[in-house]
Amino acid sequence: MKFDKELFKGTVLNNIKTLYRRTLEEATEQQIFQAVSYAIKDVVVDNWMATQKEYEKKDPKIVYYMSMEFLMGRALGNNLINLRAYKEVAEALDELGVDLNLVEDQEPDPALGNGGLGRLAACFLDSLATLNYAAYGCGIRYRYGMFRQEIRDGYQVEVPDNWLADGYPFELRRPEYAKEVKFGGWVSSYVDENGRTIFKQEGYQSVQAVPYDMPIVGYGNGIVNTLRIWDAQPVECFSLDSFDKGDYQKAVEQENLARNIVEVLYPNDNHYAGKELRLKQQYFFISASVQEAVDKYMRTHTDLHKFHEKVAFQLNDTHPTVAVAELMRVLMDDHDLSWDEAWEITCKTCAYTNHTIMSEALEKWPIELFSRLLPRIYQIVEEINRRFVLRIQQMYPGNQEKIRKMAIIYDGQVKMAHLAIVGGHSVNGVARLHTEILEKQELRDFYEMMPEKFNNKTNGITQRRFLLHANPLLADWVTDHVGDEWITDLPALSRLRIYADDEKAQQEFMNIKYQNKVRLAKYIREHNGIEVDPRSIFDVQVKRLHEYKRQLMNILHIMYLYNELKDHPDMDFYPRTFIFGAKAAAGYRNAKLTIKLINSVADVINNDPVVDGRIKVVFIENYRVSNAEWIFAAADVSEQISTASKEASGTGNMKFMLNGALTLGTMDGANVEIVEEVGKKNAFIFGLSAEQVIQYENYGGYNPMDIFNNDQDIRRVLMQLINGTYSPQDPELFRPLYNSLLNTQDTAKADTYFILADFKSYAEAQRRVEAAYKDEKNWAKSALLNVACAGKFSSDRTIEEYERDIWHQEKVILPSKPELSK
Ligand code: B1N
Repeated sequence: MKFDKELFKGTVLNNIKTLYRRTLEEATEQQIFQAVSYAIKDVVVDNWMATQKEYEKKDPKIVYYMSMEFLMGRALGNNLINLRAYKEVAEALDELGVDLNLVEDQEPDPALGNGGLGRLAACFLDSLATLNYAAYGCGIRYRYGMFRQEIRDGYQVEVPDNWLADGYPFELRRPEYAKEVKFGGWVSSYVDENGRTIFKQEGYQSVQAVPYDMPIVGYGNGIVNTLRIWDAQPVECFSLDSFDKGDYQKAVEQENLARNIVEVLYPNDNHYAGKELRLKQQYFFISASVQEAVDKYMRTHTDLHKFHEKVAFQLNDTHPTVAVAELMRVLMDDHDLSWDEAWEITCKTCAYTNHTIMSEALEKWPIELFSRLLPRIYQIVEEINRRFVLRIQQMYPGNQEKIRKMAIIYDGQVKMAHLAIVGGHSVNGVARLHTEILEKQELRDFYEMMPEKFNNKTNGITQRRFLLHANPLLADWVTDHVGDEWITDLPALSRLRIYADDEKAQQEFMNIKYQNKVRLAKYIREHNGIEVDPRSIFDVQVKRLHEYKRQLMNILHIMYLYNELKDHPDMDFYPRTFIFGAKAAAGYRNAKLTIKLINSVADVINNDPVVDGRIKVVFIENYRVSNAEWIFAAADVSEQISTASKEASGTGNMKFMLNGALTLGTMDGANVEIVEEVGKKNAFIFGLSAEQVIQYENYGGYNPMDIFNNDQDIRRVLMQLINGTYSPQDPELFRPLYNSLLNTQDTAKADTYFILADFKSYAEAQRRVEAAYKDEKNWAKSALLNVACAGKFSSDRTIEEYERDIWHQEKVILPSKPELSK
């Protein structure tokens, strides 16, 4: 069906009328956004119904991607892209005198995630729909997503993100699928007439889980899948006749439980805080999702023994791992299966993805809390643990050490990773190096016992959002040169290789980069009031702020460069714009102080006449999916400088590469595979290897004091942290950062992220960057080759690997041509 421009324009105008009783001229920008979105939703819903009808007919296996986080980013532009209607709609709106970019900018950025883990979930949903697989994302409809970051006096201030304030046009409330979720109380048991033990949770509090569905539009194939996020409501308003004291108290408590549970996303990335409310959130959305998956299956099937043939649960890290026990509970308590029957089905249904080896991210719930909140689930976990410990004893008789290290419940704690490994059939890491470290180090005992479960799935990103939508100039240029297959087959980008040495292509390519830098420079002027030169090298580090990601090393290096410029004002120096963007967890002191340091350094350097604009430092406020798209498109250098072994994969690294930035990085996470694809010549690699870092960690022998004492450049920079160079009113301000590098009390706690160890190697790599950039043609060639070699890093490839090794779904092709597609 062809796009009917006049019909579309009419729908928009009519929506403005019926929604707001206004004309286009009277409508606010937000109202126009709503009206346009409802016009698009109208089309999407037709495809959505057609897709779900076909799923009912074909009865394919369904994947449930269970995740506490979905960092979706804005939907309007993405839906238009995937409907293949972006340009037509832009044109139609233009005829109405409306700028689509401004309309898009009215949408709140749904930020129901922290960083890479949540954005990965969003990319996976895009790929699943585009590749014709039946899938649900299952998550939580947080009232407040990731906080909005404001920078005041150089400090991060967190402002609540009320993303639902104006109503979100792309969600649909589905009260007919509501589920009850029970917390607390106790478990009573009795033996029924058939001799079976029946377990009943009593004296509990419950909440009503009400799903909201969001459409996930596949690219050009008419498929529309569903992101189902759960809201919490009080079970029922208490009735007036039961107004005695006990009931009233209970009703108020239940109402508070419902109100609190979905209130806010925990803003921690790669960190476990052990909060009771967080466990409530986990069980809340998992219980609702598991119940609905089983109910849905039972609507059209009779034999639960074949559940795993039609259903797969993918657990996005350990956060959804109570799903293992919840599925056991539903199968046994609600559907009368025996333990052994339920266990076989559960293991065949569940699979676990590990996203980090950072020890502070490991979820270990105190038994007291876990059993109080989830008494029946705890019983089941105890039994899973009892049986697993028996298996350990059989395999390693008399080996207490193995039990201590591998048991699910030990030392007063429930270890969620162990439960996820034991209760599923697959364990995967998210990049080759990361999976190797899991197998050889972190999960070595489990790998030895069950090697067949372990596999790697290197992460990927969706090129639809991160090239086609983010960088329309480059997208068009690529299509002009090699056709548009890359949109659904990213390896087709390799056809660009023949242009790597073509001077005209190089010039066009770098001209597009320049225009994207102008676009970002304008954003920076408007948001930061800083003038940056689009001819300078745009050197970018955008990601969550974390010590292991080493933003501190980046800014220390800038301080070092500044010292060099001060000492040798006439030195040869290619102008550089250092761009940072990062949110710090609200309670993470050193992370927040690093933000202050970056802004303080920026203040000094940006205003020093000696520097004369040759270095600019910019901290982009409130880094999020929407401004990320502009930033990737404008980057020359991609800073991927984590301590080797710490960044499980990284996905920003892939987004930069796809947009023609060169990686400056350590041999960590997916950087290893990026360099493998593009070649060492087209990247800047430095620093300790993962093996060396792990060696130091296991056997000691690293003392940053040795470096501090022997290297005057480093010493000078570190002293500037504590002598007021960047904080004249309070010279002690940055002392905690200094101490994190040089803890003199306990050398084992000094510089645990090897910043001083890698500093010289980093500075040397930065010199290579400068030299390389001066060679314009070679730089253009390398940048172009980065795009040409990015094919592997599509989430389409990742999803097909999950399909091949874990999910084994069949594709569903729709019979008729989808709405709006050509
Ligand atoms: O997951 C991404 C990876 O690309 C990153 O390397 C990795 O750091 C990230 C607890 C996490 N790992 N663990 C988390 C997030 C929230 C939370 O509460 C842990 N995030 C990652 C995708 O694989």
